Amino acid sequence: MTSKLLFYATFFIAAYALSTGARALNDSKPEAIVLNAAPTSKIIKTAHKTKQAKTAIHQRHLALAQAARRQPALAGPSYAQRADAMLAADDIAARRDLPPDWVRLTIGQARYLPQVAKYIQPPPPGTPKNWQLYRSRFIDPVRIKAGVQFWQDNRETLARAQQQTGVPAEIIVGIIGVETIYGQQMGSFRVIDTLSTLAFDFPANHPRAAARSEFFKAELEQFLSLTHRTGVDPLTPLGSFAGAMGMAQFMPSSWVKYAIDFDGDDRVDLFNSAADAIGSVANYFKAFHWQVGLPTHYAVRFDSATLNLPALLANDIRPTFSVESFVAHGAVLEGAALQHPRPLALVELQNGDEPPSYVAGTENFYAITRYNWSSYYAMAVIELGQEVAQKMARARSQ
Ligand SMILES: [Ca+2]
Repeated sequence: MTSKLLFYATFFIAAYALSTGARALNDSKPEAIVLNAAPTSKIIKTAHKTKQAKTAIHQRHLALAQAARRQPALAGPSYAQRADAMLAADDIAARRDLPPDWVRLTIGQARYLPQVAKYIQPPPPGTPKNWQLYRSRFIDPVRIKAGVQFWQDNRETLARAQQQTGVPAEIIVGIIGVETIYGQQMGSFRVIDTLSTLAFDFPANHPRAAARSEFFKAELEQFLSLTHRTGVDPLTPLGSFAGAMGMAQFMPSSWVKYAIDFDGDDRVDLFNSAADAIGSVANYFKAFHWQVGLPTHYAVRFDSATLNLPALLANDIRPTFSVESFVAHGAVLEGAALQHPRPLALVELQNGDEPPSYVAGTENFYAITRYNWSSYYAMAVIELGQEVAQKMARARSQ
């Protein structure tokens, strides 16, 4: 595989989610670069007990050290001199009843990040989608091994989350693994910088620039409101190039709406508490109508004599077909799939120049795409969870 292809594939993975407006965004960059080496966040202060957390902190310190060296060349101008940013600050202060001077001072210390503006661009037209390539980036021995360790370390918490919400431990393990390798890669951009860059300098040539700029302005407002309310210095939290934070990579609006305290210390900490991350992921899916006990997808084949592929793909990944209508359009299901009581969707996963892969997605497959609006993402989450579960089962049987 050429490095150029890998670059565009990476680009596609990152931009695909962003272009569709995901609520929790996945930072798919191979390596994020810190521009402003912020001191350790106030919210990062609990004791770190697990090996993963220690690894995460070690990696964070490494990234910060690298960033400090590179900062002079990469740091952009601050927003203090930008009239539009200061007007937005006043608007946010008024809307959220925040101290205007505090909001102005905070946004005034945000820096423009040129590479964030670059990452947010969609892939070049004609860039092929490639499920096999996407899969290989998220499902590998290192991530599976980390997943087994995470499951063993958090077995009771995962079981409690599953019991309370019906969201399988396997799915939660898949999400946190795909998002951050269980807290090892939580992003190293200052959230205030990424959100300000994307709010005030969203690339004008992006096909949905106006809407995306408004989206990130709203996220900036949520972030300022959240940090003010919880007493966190807004200049310290680090996240993905799109402002997603913590082990579960929640955008600020998702943090406000769906993040919960699940370890009982009365604080929500998605950076350091695996339990809070687990509970929050489960809570997110509960809010997005997870159907307890239903699978995420079934295998599907086609009957070439009756196949009407355009009809089966017309509604994209939204489940709209009864089993009867699905089969009538030429889909072939077997076993439990034929008894599926609720709607299905045909999910197409392109494989570059090779033939696409297909599955019959249920409402739970669709629910996973509400976390990150991509069927490729959802399939990677599902398959990583399966691989981790299988590895644990094999270990038990030996
Ligand atoms: Ca907590």
